[in-house]
Amino acid sequence: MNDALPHHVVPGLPASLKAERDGAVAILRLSRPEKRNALDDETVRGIETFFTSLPEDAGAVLLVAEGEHFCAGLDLGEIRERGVTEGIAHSRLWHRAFETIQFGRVPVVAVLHGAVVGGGLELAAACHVRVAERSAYYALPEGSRGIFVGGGGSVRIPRLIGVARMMDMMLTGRIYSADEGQQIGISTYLLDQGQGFARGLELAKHIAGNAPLTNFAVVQALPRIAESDPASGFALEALMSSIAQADPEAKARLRAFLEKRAPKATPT
Ligand code: 1HE
Repeated sequence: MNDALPHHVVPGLPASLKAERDGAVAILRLSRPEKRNALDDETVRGIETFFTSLPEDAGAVLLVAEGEHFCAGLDLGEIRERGVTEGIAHSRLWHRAFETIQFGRVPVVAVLHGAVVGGGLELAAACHVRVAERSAYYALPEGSRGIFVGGGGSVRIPRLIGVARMMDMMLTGRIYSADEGQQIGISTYLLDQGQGFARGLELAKHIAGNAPLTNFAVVQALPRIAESDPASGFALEALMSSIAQADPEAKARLRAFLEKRAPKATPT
């Protein structure tokens, strides 16, 4: 049973976003299905508000969407009158908001279905684990709209699928199916229709049960280490692993394993 988050915990969310709670998992729901969850400025600001106002006891976030589609990307109705300076400010607004997802306090699981296009794919790419339902498909229609990605897509999407595939998507309008998205690494879980929420929630609960320092290391240190030169990476890894293992939580968990009180790493 999901309890609505008390309003004062995540104040100021627009009507296009809904916050709920299931135990240690905070759930953010894109709730503008009549516009296919297109992201207007108010919604992007609301995303930033949500991720910077998470309750202390939330250990993971589940990002889901109402209606037939995850997200149709940028609200195209808002861009007609924008000049260059405003365009830059707008892109920076998205960057700021999505940074609070990627480098926020807790890991974020996204459940994808239907259209995951343009800024919707940029949003999904800022999350840490992507669960797709079979209806999901991925496109970057910016090319055909005469614009370019502006929500961090050119930084994050090539790191998921490679520059060549992103070029192909943008230049030719190529659309990847859910199966293809799974093969090329957009999603790491692929589920039948209607099963994404339950699996996503299960994964988010598992994540929330990890040692907080482990989640910190994975979200904050791992991507930086992966982008470092190898020598810096090895040094950072040595530091991070020594800090993590010195934590009392790690010691308790290691003791639990040695005393046969912890689950083994075997397939279930
Ligand atoms: C929208 C938007 C939107 C739908 N901005 N209003 N994104 C795109 O180029 C994708 C544009 N959208 C679509 O291609 C289709 O809407 C979908 C494939 C996602 C869904 O199709 P469908 O048949 O279910 O819905 P629809 O009838 O097209 O749309 C329903 C309503 O949502 C309709 O409004 P209505 O007032 O006529 O009912 C649409 O106008 C509205 N709608 N998508 C505004 N995107 C930081 S840079 C990021 C750059 C980008 O993201 S570019 C890619 C933009």
